[in-house]
Amino acid sequence: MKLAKAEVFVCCPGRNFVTLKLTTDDGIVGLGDATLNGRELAVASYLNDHCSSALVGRDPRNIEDIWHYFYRGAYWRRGPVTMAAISAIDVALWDIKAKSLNTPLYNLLGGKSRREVLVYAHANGKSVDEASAAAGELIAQGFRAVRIQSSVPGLSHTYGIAKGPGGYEPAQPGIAEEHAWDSAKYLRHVPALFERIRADHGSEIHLLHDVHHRLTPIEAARLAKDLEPYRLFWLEDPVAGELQEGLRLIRRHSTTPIAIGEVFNTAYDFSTLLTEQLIDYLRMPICHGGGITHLSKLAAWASFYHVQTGFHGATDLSPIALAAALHFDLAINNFGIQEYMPHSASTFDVFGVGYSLAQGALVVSDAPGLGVTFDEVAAARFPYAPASLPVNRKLDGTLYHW
Ligand code: CS2
Ligand code: MG
Repeated sequence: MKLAKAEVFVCCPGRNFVTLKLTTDDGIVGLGDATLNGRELAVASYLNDHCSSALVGRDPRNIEDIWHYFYRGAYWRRGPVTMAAISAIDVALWDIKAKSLNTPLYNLLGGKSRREVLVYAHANGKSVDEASAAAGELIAQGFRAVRIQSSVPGLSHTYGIAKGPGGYEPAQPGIAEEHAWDSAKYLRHVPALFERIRADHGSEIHLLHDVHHRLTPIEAARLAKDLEPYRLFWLEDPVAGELQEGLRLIRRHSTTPIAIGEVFNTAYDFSTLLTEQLIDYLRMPICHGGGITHLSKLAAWASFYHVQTGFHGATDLSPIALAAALHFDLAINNFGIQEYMPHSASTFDVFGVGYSLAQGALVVSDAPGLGVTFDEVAAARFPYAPASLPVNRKLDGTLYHW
């Protein structure tokens, strides 16, 4: 078996996606998601200009060797663009291998460890009332875990709050929007938000919250401690994760579980976090973190430190990425939870999927491979539309974490 074609498609069915399509000489197609929100063309170029010609002619069954070829062989290692490209190649190769063996991908990852994949949905609101009402609707739909985000009084923008109907999409056309931030206002607001959510919805529902990298370690320690009475399932990205040892301060002051890593792109970003047990969930998704090959190594390493997976699953990761995550989530023992934001109807005009939602969990397709199809003709109807993620400034104008 040889790879005959490597094609990259950039389309915008509701939002931009980059899709890698590998085709073997006997016509088997493998798909990979190479979407990196706001940097789509960089990854498309990396694949087209630096990977495709080296892929054609290779035996797609040699997944481990091909992974190292594109990781070590590139000389310039790690980073979101490189690793998104390698991730897409890797997932497409696993898709081909499973299809060639006529089996769903999870069977190549150890088979089913559970019946379903528990997910968490997003409840967002421009006020505490709105956020609580949104949580109530999701609970009524059967979700057992809900992420709660609300606007912060006195701030014009807050991460995670949709501008209008149609779900939350942070990337906007043109150059980056500028948002304003004040940690003191935020730190005063969030404990009151969760006091209300627990009062309205009880103690059984799993509650999650995303700080989105915006606190210093001591501020994050204070928030994690203030939230202890509300028993969060996790507090996500409490600090910017580059300083892994910064998480020690949070651990020293609180028992609130910590999730981090959606902006990481290799296992090396977790070394201190795991060996010092500074986190409880790892968020780095398969489509940004080196694919199934690399995440398999990281998840196994994490399992020895009681760390579970909680993969990033926003709508700027395509249905291919979610399908790959679901097969992985189903198979590994140290699965924690899967983020789930429903893609738009136009996204599903392009991507056909086999997974389905039932009672707050996703059920994985038993079709061979990932169980995802990509309609190139439909994709051509949705041309790429340049968009940028926002930037964030403190109230005095200082550029800060978004
Ligand atoms: C967020 C994302 O889903 C999450 O946890 O952090 O919405 C993130 O902001 C986007 O994926 C960025 O493109
Ligand atoms: Mg997040």
